[in-house]
Amino acid sequence: MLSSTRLLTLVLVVQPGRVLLGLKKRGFGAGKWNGFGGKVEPGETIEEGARRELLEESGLTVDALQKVGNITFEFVGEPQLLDVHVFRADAFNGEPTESEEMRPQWFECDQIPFSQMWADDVLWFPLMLQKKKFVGYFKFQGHDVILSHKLEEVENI
Ligand code: 6U4
Repeated sequence: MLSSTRLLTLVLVVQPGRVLLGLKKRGFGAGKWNGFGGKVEPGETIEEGARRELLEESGLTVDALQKVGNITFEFVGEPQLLDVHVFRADAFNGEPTESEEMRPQWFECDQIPFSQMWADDVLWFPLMLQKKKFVGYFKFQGHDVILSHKLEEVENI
């Protein structure tokens, strides 16, 4: 039975021709390359949560964060849905720095390691890289198999 939703953030730092990903070293999605993010804490806005996690995990701060996507994930057998708010930043301050959670690395946009990422990423990264906005729903069996999904481009998010 689905009982509740967990609010999460995900930030992609993008520069011309390349994107910063982090290898998740522990916790949910360990071993996968992903953007930076995590749970929104009580008392903070979603965007504040995104900035906090980006700083904690990568050492970077950003001026502007654009909302680009909202993806809901269902994991079969798990009672909680994940409500992931995806942001893109095109400029940053600081040097990417390894944290206990993440090992950051730049990837050329034509060499994104999708086979070592969440299976949904290959579907929505192209939209994110083109600055398109999107809403998605992915139903996972385990952490590697997508049973069904919906993904649509939207004007506003
Ligand atoms: P702790 O602090 O250890 O409890 P943890 O369980 O590691 O946290 P957290 O807070 O790092 O999880 O959040 C998970 C991160 O993974 C968020 O940034 C959202 C992201 N994420 C989860 N499922 C994803 C998926 N299917 N595709 C994707 N990102 C996903 O691209």
